[in-house]
Formats: sequence, structure tokens, C-alpha cells
Amino acid sequence: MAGIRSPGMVYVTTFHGPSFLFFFVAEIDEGSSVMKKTKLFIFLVACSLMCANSVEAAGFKISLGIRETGSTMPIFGNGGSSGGIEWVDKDAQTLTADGTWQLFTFTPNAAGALSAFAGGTADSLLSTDTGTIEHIRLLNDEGITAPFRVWIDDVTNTVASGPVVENFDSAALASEVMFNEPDFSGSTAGNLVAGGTTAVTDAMAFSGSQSLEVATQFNSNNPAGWLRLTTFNAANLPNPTVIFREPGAPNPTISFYAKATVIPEPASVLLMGISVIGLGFVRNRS
Ligand SMILES: [Ca+2]
Ligand SMILES: [Ca+2]
Repeated sequence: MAGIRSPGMVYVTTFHGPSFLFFFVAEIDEGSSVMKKTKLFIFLVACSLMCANSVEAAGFKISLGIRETGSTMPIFGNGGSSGGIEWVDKDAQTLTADGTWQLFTFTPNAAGALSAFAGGTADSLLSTDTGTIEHIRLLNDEGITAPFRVWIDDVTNTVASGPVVENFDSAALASEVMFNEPDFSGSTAGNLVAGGTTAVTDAMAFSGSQSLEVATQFNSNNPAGWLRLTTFNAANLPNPTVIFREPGAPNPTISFYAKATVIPEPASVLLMGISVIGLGFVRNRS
């Protein structure tokens, strides 16, 4: 029985990554059976997943900025806004924008962890035992220009006496807690589309029922562009005190969970587009 060899071509663009052409050839028996159609459908789904895997790695480098204020407040109390700022593990971890919660942990007193950002005591060395979380740094190293959202939950300072956690579960919905809106900081507002928001939400949570949602967008694909998501005098829980070093005890850590999505999510759009093409292809062949 003669078969039909049908070439096809799909043009795929990933919004922030490379565009490419995807070729496929499917062979269908003229007396096409359900089995043949099923094979073709599986083939198209496999192609879709291969393409989707190639774009799911989109994300941002994520790191922490700490301010050496020498705060005497309890953990997450207002520790003030004077003192140098050091980065911890600058750009060493990746927040993958795949919609999953990911844990990020920073140890300011670990050897080689710090690099200087700004201020008199910014010398890549720990100058005080206590201070504040000054910002979360997001580096747009992949040049993403689509709008994106980041959710943050369970900001934790783990010290010898145990972990202290801010879980956003008792905060007022829509309020800014701990972190300001994304374009608050003059250091990086020029890298962003104006109008981004930071707000407690009950639409997403790692713990309990609430987390903090940040919605923003880089205004260029400059891989050096970054966001300083600062705690500077925030409306609630500003300049949160953390302990960097406890003499005679294991190194304290600062950690949080984060998840991110780029809008529209490239993999979903890609799957939808190829599925539509695939369904049309199957219909034409039958
Ligand atoms: Ca220092
Ligand atoms: Ca929570």
C-alpha cells in the first residue's frame, strides 16, 4: 500500500532565546488507521517536548545583598539603613523560571562568600556580626525582556538557637512586606519598565496560604542588567535584621524560597502552538 511522505516545518521563537526552524517528516498510510494517526500524534508531542525542554532553562541569577549595620534588634526587627553593602555569593545561583519553588541559602561568614557593592565598609569582608538583608539581586543574564513574576516565601535566618521565619501568612493582602516595589531602588530602576509591583498574595504560597509576589519587566536584553529588590525603609518589616556571625557557633544562614514565571510562559506557548499545527496536520492527512 502506497504511503504519503509529508514534510512539515515549524518556526519556533522563544521570546528571549534563539529562534530556530524545526523540520519533520511524517509518513502516513493511505489506508490510514487509528494506529497510524496515534503514531503521528505521539511523534508530534515528542517534538513539542524536545522543543519545550530547550527553553525551560530560562531564568535569572539570584543573590543576596546584606548591609553591615551592626543592628542590635531582634531578627527581622528594623536594623537601620547605614553601613556598607556586601553581596553574598554574587550571581552564583540560578532562579529557574519554571514555576517551581526553589530554595536559596546564603552564608555570609563562609570563606570567600562576599563581594563589595557599596558603602564605606564594603570590602568583601564581614565587618559586623549583625546587619540587615538589604536586597535580593536578580541578574538578567539571559536577557529576558518579557514580563515576569517572582514569588518569595519563608525568608529565614537560621542561627544557633534555631530558625526564625517570615512566612507572609499573617500580612495584609496586597501590602508590601520586607521588600519594596521593584523600581524603588535608583540603582536599578533604569533597567526596568516602570510600574512593577510587590504585594502579598494568597494566589501562591510555599508555606501556609500567602507569599510575596513581585511583578516586573526588564526594559532591555542587556545581560548585565539587574534588579535591586531592596528592603530600604519598606512599609512593613523594613531593613530586616539578620545575624551573620555568632562567635563559637556554626555559621548562620539566610535563606528563602522563590519561584518565577516569565509571561507568557515560553514552553506553554510553544506546546500550544505546535499542538495546533499538529492537529491541523493530522486533520489534513485523514
Ligand atoms: Ca565589609
Ligand atoms: Ca507563606
